[in-house]
Amino acid sequence: MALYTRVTKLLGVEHPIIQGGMAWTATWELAAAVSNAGGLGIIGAGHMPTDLLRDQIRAAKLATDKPFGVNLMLLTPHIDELVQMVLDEGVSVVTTGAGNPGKYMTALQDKGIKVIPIAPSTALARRLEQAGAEAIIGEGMEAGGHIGDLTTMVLTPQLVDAVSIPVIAAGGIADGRGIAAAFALGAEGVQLGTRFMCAEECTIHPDVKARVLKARDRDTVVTGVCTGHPVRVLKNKLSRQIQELDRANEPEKIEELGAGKLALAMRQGDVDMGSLMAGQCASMVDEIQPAAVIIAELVRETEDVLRGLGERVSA
Ligand code: TUI
Repeated sequence: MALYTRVTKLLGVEHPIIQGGMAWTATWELAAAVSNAGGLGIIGAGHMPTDLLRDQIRAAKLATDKPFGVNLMLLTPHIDELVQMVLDEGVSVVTTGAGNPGKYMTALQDKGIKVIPIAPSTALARRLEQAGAEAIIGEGMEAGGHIGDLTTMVLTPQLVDAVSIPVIAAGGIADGRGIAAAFALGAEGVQLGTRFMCAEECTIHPDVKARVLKARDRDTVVTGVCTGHPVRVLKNKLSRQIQELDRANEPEKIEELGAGKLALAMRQGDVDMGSLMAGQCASMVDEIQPAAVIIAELVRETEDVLRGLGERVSA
């Protein structure tokens, strides 16, 4: 079984399921596993040094002959160097987050790299379509990490109305019900991050996976609002300290306290003082599974929901 949309055609993949490019979390092992399973795996660059990202891309190329991508986090200070290296190495797709990738678009596309920016609003999506984006990922504030302020339910249909390129919905999607809902809203693909944190091939520290598995519905919180870069995380000691600084309106102290804390959580497993970036749907992730099983389950559930709708709702 497969789900066909404009996104599967654009990306050359079996299923329109993209794995979120989570920094310090989505390494080549996960990206290759997702791509081998018929989705689009993405390596999350975050603040990764250029040489390390180059090694990650080369390792993914050895592990899969399917398309995969890299997510570039545009706030990173050495972003120009990362873009140049990605141009030299070549990948199928670049997704971008935390900014406007306009100035890199032509150079990437001239190398045959498809650019799929993440946009939290219709205004940015329109500008990016005009600049030549091949598709847009609309990420709602249910997502983990750095977020906008609209929900997936509200953002997705408005993006679909605003642009004619395919819209990929992200934020709050963890199972086939969420995927079918995104299709109902007009999306032609989905991106899931948090669900893939608990893939067997995801190399984050097992203690972080355990926190995701244990999460309940209200266990995430948005921190760092006063910095202008709000970030959704699982509640812990660090999130409480940042919330206190938010209340005191101390953006510099938040930046200082937050530096290096994502790697501290994901790589070292410090679940108290590390930044446990995860989406609201962490509470819907209950099992560690191979990426191929996750993808197969998502596809089967989506098909079941799409078929079942006609039985539960009659028009
Ligand atoms: O980028 C993400 N999620 C992230 S990035 C990240 S690393 C980080 N850590 C601390 C502070 C900031 C970043 C962790 N999680 N998701 C995609 C995303 N993009 N969410 C929101 C945006 C976004 C925001 C503003 C995209 C474009 C944008 O444009 C502003 C402009 O320039 O018009």
